[in-house]
Amino acid sequence: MRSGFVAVAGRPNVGKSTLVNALCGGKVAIVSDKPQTTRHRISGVANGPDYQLVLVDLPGFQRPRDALTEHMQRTVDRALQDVDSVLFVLSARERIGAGDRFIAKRVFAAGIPVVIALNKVDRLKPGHIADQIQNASRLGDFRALHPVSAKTSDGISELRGDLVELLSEGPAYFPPEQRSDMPLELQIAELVREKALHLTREEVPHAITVEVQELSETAVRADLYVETESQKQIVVGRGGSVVREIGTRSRPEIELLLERKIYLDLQVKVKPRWRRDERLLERLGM
Ligand SMILES: Nc1nc2c(ncn2[C@@H]2O[C@H](COP(=O)(O)OP(=O)(O)OP(=O)(O)O)[C@@H](O)[C@H]2O)c(=O)[nH]1
Ligand SMILES: [Mg+2]
Repeated sequence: MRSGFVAVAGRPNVGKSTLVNALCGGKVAIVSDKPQTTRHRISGVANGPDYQLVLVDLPGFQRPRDALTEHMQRTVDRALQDVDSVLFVLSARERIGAGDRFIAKRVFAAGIPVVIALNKVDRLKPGHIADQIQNASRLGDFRALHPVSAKTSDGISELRGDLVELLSEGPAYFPPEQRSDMPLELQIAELVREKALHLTREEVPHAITVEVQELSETAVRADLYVETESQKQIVVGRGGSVVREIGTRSRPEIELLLERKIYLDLQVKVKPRWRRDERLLERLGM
């Protein structure tokens, strides 16, 4: 049996969480087109006949601006210290430049093997992909580099194969049926937040956080916090239409997770400056 932990690092929005889901073969982490979707460290598990690969999905690297983003960056730094290797994710659709070099410096300084995934190669011209492979390969001394598409699963099994190669002998850390290390309440809160992210724009997505207040056999009650009254109006929507849609979209996924039907009650509340509320951040697992 071989096992180990792989930190998944890279700029916001390059597709780290989508890639973790693809490598694990199921939904572990939420995904959106808004940068800074991931706020927690989330471990996803990929099991094989003779291996267990634990992928540690991380927030994107960024310059901290408040207590929340500071927590996020500390999570990234700490994760790089207690994993066996790093999966450094780049987007083939963006210029590989100073932002990636800044991350590369920290990733390659960790003293552990680095595998590069050049993501989002779907629908790109071969010549452009080749150029981006050239640019990516200049970032540091990597063990392997894979052009992949987390969206279409192109190149995913080859990438998984190389990550498994790097594992050393060890036990399974999670039972085979467990795909994520997040408590159920947090997984549910994340699913609700994902739908809220999809349905809002501009500064609103970043101002939303979700806390599950009650999880019973038959019901889930959760609060959506925003920072201002006007954000609340947006998330509630005309006649409650937006929050209702958040509920409609998240309930089936919550039911799938819990393997039972539930009644879902979502309340939108104003909590000024929640991003600086250390106690709340701790309760939310950050
Ligand atoms: N075309 C294409 N889009 C992708 C691919 N992988 C991810 N995306 C999209 O890229 C966006 C960001 O994906 P995420 O997985 O949330 O990115 P992330 O790196 O985890 O982002 P943060 O958590 O904010 O750091 C989403 O809209 C995804 O659907 C891919 O292989 N191809
Ligand atoms: Mg993410």
